[in-house]
Amino acid sequence: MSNENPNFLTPNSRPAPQTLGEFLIDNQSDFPFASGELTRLLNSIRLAAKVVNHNVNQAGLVDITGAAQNINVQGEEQMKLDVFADVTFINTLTNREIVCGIASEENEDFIVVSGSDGGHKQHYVVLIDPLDGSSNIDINAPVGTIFSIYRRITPQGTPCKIEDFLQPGNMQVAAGYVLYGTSTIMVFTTGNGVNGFTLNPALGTYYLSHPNMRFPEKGNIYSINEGKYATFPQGVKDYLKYCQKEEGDRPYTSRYIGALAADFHRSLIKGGIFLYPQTSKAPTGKLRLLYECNPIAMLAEQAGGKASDGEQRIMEVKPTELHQRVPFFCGNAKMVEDVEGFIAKTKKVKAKA
Ligand code: P6P
Repeated sequence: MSNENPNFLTPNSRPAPQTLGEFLIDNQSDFPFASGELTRLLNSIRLAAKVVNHNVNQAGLVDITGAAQNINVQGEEQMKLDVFADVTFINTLTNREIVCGIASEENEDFIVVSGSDGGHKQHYVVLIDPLDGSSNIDINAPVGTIFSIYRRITPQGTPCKIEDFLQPGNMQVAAGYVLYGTSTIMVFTTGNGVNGFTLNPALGTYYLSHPNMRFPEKGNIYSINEGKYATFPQGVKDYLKYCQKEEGDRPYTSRYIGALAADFHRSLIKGGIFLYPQTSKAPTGKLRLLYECNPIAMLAEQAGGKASDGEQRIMEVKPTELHQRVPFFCGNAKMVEDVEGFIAKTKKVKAKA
């Protein structure tokens, strides 16, 4: 029986791993503008994730699976848990006066949070995908919450504006995801590395289980919805054929869970690349820049990896609208560079033609 497991602490056992709360207090000085506000913000995300986790884990038992009979702003069928998660995160963030604005995948426009004194005094805005991959719920497969945090750029004390949200990813002060899988883990960065905290559901406490997460040196797993192969750009098709060729350390293995947080988490732990290219039917890709790609990109770069739209660093894309979509390639730096090379090669061939 491992002394590591906080459930079995004995007086002379080694102390339990650091809790998320202790970590936030111990590292608060690392947080930009360490006023305690970002700490409270991350704590509120932690709390909301526990509420969502409790319901995700009961999805088969209570009437919370299935469709909510509603189409969201993305034109996607909302699941009941999508709505529940959206309301949970928005209420938790709004009631604790820690943000001046919230943008969510499930809401067409951003939400202005004025605070109890109506003073709009808070410094941060949050962009969130409350329940990413929710179509996995009914098949008991992993789903996630993905969040991105910026410092507002409009004057404190005034209602937040769209420009507070349309900041490039390299301006994020924090980013992370909660993965509701075989266990629930919250993985985030404030710009000083990536750390993962696993929830002990019996105690309702997150413990530091994955300190200083880094991509393995090499990766040999590629993750893409190959059902759309015929619609991919030629450079992506060429890269997939490269992955499948018997040569060197290939063929690689293919894995695809259909939830970005889960597919990224596997790449981070085992090494690999996640690809969601543009297609002939979705010419700008499917994934949303602001609350899916940018936060995952910040984590990837903090963990020694890369994130690109196939040509440029994702975190340098200048956002133009809240729900804009981008092609997304993210994972081991070498694997991202490989696919960028295949894309560049086909562009050169086209240019010469
Ligand atoms: P497809 C989930 O809907 C999501 O936004 C991401 O989490 C996931 O990576 C992708 O879409 C899956 O898309 O087209 O393969 O079902």
